[in-house]
Amino acid sequence: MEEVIAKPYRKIIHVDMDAFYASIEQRDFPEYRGKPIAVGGSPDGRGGVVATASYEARKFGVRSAMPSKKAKQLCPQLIFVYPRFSVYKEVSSKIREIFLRYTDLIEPLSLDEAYLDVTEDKPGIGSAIDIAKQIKEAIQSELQLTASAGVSINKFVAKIASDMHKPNGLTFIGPSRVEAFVEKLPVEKFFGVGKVTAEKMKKMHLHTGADLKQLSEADLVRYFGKAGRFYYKIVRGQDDRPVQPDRETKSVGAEDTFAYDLTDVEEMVLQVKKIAVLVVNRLQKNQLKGRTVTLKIKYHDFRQITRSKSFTVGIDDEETIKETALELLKGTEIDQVKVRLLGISLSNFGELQPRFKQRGETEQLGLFDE
Ligand code: DCP
Ligand code: MG
Repeated sequence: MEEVIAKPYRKIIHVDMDAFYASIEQRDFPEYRGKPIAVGGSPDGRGGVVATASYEARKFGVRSAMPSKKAKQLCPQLIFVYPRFSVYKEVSSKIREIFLRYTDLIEPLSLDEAYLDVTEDKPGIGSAIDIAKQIKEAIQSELQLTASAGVSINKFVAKIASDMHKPNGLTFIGPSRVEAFVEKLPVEKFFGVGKVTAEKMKKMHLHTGADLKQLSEADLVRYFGKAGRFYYKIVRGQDDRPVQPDRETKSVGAEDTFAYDLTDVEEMVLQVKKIAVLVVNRLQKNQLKGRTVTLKIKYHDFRQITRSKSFTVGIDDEETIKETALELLKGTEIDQVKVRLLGISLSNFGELQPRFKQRGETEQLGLFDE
């Protein structure tokens, strides 16, 4: 007789705070409660982008990363509030303390979001749903804030679940429902499917998980490269990625693959500026300053290069990041070869050792062909 050892399902919770920055501002300043507010941007509605908006503001269509001017047009009574990052960071560590009562396996994704593996929980509660409820209650009673949670057997499904009944939601997708759940998802929801891949999938009449499931692993790899292997597993509800506690952020960046190859240098400059804004948002969201700025270019002929420049101090401001990225762009072949992808990332978040501090600005030029 064949021995079958069933692998027990993991119990994964994804917790994501509701309108995080905005909820904290409404908590601390009662005059903002029940009102449409935007954290970030500028009060005159002219410059900058919205970091996040209260749910009252979202009814008007105000969203994260929207230019304040547009937000003000959509919602003229919108109140712009200056962000208090140190407060958000403090709240974030209090949330973490709550998580730690249940498990040490916590993987934060940003200040307001984390995965928890509660397959074994410290108090011995056993039910992941009950743990999620208790966490939500503790966040409510101790911090006067609401969170949404997704509970499932893997990270991928737990994360999508946490977003389904926002705000103050709790969504459980049990083992027997995972596959049907994933089949119904639109392709955009799949991990790693960006704009360009989603377009490509739609052209191939692949709209949902169920459509992707019709393809063999070999086909998926042929059409979508390495990611195809991941799609093959994920549409079958399989995601073995472990919850990695204290994963150190090594780099923060953003990149864009263009729907057509860029030839115009001015357009590249514009794109680099746009990408820089995204990177700045991510840095600020995670309270990080990096000493190294890296520009990545993928040429039309698939060669990929990176160019970096390092500073003695960490930076997170838009001006410096834009300027540095544009400076790095100059030393490349962009005037001769078409460009398919541009990206910017910041790394080296740790403090610089004092003995290097006197050396001033260092510049590294790296060329990596993939
Ligand atoms: N943030 C930012 N810039 C963005 C997106 C988010 O600065 N482009 C900041 C503000 C948010 C926080 O990060 O409050 C958390 O991001 P979320 O995407 O989780 O958004 P919210 O918590 O604000 O709203 P939701 O209820 O949709 O989770
Ligand atoms: Mg959130």
